[in-house]
Amino acid sequence: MTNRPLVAGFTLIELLIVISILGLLAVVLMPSILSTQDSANAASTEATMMQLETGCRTFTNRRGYYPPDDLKVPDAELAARLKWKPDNNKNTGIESLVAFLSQGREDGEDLSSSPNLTNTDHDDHGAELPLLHTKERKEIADAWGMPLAYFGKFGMDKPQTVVPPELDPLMARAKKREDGVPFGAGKFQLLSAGKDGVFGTADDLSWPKN
Ligand SMILES: [Ca+2]
Ligand SMILES: [Ca+2]
Ligand SMILES: [Ca+2]
Repeated sequence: MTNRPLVAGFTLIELLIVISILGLLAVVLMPSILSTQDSANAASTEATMMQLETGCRTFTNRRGYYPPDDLKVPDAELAARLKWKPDNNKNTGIESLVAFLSQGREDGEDLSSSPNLTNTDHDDHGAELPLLHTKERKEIADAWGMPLAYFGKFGMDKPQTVVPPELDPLMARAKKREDGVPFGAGKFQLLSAGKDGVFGTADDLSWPKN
């Protein structure tokens, strides 16, 4: 009974010490926890872009051209069965890529299990995408939730409008080398706005990387 206040006193002091240590740890560790998360997001975004590249390769091996970035169907056989609505000019590049890759496994890529499928501009094709089993005009986002931009062979000089979740649309331009040649020239370019969610800054991630 006599040492009760003493025990209570110790407990309070201990509690205060523990709280200060925890606070200090949080201050010291938070930046590294955040940067670990950012590196994980960057790696995950690159993995997503590599999966899309695999799909592009399968598509072009079969069809002889890379998936267009404007939802326009260049070959007669595909055009005969693809009747898509005109687009709202938002997220069009990546929507076009997803739509072309989602026609069949033999000339595309099954993206149905991708955790990054989204539809930030809430549009639809008017016809179902066979592999995705939806009419929604879906796009693929990076690990921060921002839709990727996809520039086709003929669309490298055309800026695209990309819609972040819950925010105003942004403009995306294909990343270029110092000599002005776009990364992936003659093929395609995938672009992520990176950690800051803005296109055209140093943290952007592209595929190919140069
Ligand atoms: Ca759209
Ligand atoms: Ca969409
Ligand atoms: Ca950026």
